[in-house]
Amino acid sequence: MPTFRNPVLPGCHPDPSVCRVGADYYLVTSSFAYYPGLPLFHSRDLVRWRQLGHVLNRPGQLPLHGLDVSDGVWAPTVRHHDGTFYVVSTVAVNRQGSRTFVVTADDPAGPWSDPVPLEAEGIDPSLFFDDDGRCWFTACRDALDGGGPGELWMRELDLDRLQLVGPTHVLWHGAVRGAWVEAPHLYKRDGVYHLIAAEGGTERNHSVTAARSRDVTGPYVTDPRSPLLTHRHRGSGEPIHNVGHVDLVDTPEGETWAVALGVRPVEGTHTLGREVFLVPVEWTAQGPVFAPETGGVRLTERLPLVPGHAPGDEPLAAGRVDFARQAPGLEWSSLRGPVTHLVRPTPDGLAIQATPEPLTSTGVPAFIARRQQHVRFHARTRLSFPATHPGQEAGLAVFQNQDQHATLALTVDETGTPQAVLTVREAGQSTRLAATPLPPGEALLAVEGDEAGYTFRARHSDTGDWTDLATVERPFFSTERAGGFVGVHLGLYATGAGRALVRWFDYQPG
Ligand code: 6LW
Repeated sequence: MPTFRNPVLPGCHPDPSVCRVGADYYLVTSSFAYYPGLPLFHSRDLVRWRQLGHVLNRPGQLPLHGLDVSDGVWAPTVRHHDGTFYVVSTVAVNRQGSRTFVVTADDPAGPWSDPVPLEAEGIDPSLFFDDDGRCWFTACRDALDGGGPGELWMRELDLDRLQLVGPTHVLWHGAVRGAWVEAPHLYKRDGVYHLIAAEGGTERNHSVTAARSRDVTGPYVTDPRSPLLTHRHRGSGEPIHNVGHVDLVDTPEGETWAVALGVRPVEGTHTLGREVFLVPVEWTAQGPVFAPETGGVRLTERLPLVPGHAPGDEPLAAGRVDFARQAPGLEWSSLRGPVTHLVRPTPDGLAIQATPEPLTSTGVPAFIARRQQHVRFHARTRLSFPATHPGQEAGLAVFQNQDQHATLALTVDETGTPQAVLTVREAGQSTRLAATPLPPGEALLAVEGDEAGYTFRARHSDTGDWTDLATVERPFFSTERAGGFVGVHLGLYATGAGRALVRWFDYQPG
């Protein structure tokens, strides 16, 4: 039986939502404080996804300044109705929804409208288009009447005015009740409304639960089989954990598949973030059965019955980016806003204008980064940075968040001698781990990761051998250690003053 490898989107791509238009599938994920916001992917087979763009890609569309990396744009839903694409999402501040919005587009590649604010409490908004053309908005919030810690609620969305209208319906408090019920999506099957949600929190107890109703506004009755999908009960040998937050899509071939988030821990911690897994679903009289053969998410799964698979296609953006010929592609992001005024392609490479804003701030540093997508990888870059003062630095960053990262920087010491310095940041403190002198001119900086750690190396570009500076243990960069909702990004940055010139950046799995 032909198979594919999960995750279908490796690296930090949390909270997936999917819809289909004809033979085309579209998927969006959370982007937190990374900019541009809400990456949008296209696929014809649900397995190979290519990024089309971002839903939020104009400055001023979303205020992210001052936010922790794990706040920002959370848990979007994408739907298509009557020729229009809709995305609803929330900007979270201090781990709570602060503003919910809807954006629309005729073409998912954009342009997307500016966000239209919706008067909605909570997080994880979703849209459901009923057969009669009415659109129902659902989300989760703190429970008002004590039925559970959280509740799912609904209002109608007026599609002409893009405003919530009519009464609020409280739909459900969840099946498990131990933690917030969240990530609601509504589906209709044979006249029954199925409300699918996540419970237990996005960590080890994550799970998929369900309720159903004959009427869209309820009452919803708990599906007694809940949880319908979880790995919460599996041991440490299980390669995939934290499974939940699903969205379902029907294929023209008559199958249903779910996209789910999950993580791949190594000895209890994960660094790649929450990734997108594809799970077969079978509809029965009882409702959806997830992964009917095994009851779990698998690293190797049978291919969906869709035409046009070309096995071997590598959808990942791996390899060397030669910045003298290529601008950074869609896989590169900045923090909290655009950096086009600081990071510019030139005929000689990518120029990064250093600014006083450090990586430890919650502003917009001179920094661009891409996801780490494999536990075993290497990243290398060739750059020059004529520093004249120890406060000026430019180089490579392994970035989990503004308070949990490592930098391998080109700078100078007090006497003006060029050197590469490895620094780690945690709990408000920066610790210098190692340094090595380098002749002036271009340098190569490298980081190699595996199950044990991240090893940092530096070398003068033309002469000499690599110098190993130090290895930082892998769990240092894990979500378990750092907290929050994101995975590691690998980036290029410059702080202080001066201009770095980056010739190329190379990311390789394995
Ligand atoms: C997301 C929610 C969640 O909105 O984490 O715990 C939030 N679960 O579903 C951020 O990804």
